[in-house]
Amino acid sequence: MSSPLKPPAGDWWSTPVHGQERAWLWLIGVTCTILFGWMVGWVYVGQQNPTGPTYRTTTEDYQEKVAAYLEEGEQTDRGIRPAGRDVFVAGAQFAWDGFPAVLETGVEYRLHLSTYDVQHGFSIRYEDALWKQINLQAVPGYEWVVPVRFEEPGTYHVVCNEFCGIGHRLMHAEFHVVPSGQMEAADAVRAGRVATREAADAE
Ligand SMILES: [Cu+2]
Repeated sequence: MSSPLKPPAGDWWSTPVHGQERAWLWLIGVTCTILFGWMVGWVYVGQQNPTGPTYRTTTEDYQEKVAAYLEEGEQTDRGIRPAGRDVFVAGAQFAWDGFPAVLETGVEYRLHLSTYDVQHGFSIRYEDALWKQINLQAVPGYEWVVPVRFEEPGTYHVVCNEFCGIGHRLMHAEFHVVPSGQMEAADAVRAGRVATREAADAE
């Protein structure tokens, strides 16, 4: 069976490209070069690419770290409030460990991210702008320390965005971010109450 497409007649290969077609080719070439360069430029201009060191770890070691973090932190009615600026979280089939966490706006935290089993995606979305998100990857055997700072108070949802098994859709967690200074104010009220109670007891 022969092809229904007939070969072009004559020496078509030697025919010069039309000027308009050449202009298109140049336009495409220049556009692709600019877009390629912009990928590199965006790392510096956009400041959106997460950085931070990564360390080798094991499931057992990392589980111990998260347990110690939960032990040191303060358990509030809204979740764990870290003792310092280090926040330890981990993915596991099919839940997140270390959550919910209560953090403050404007504070740069060191988010330690790992997983106890398989790869999980770590997607953070602000409740008022769910279309905006930051995606990180939790890789078994590695502890990634990512600097994070929340600018707006509110709830930030965490979902797994790497299909990890049948319960993947259940992997949901929350950061509760409170305005800067409010946690101290709450502490002061609590401390005041304790002081008053102690004074009353002493009498
Ligand atoms: Cu998943």
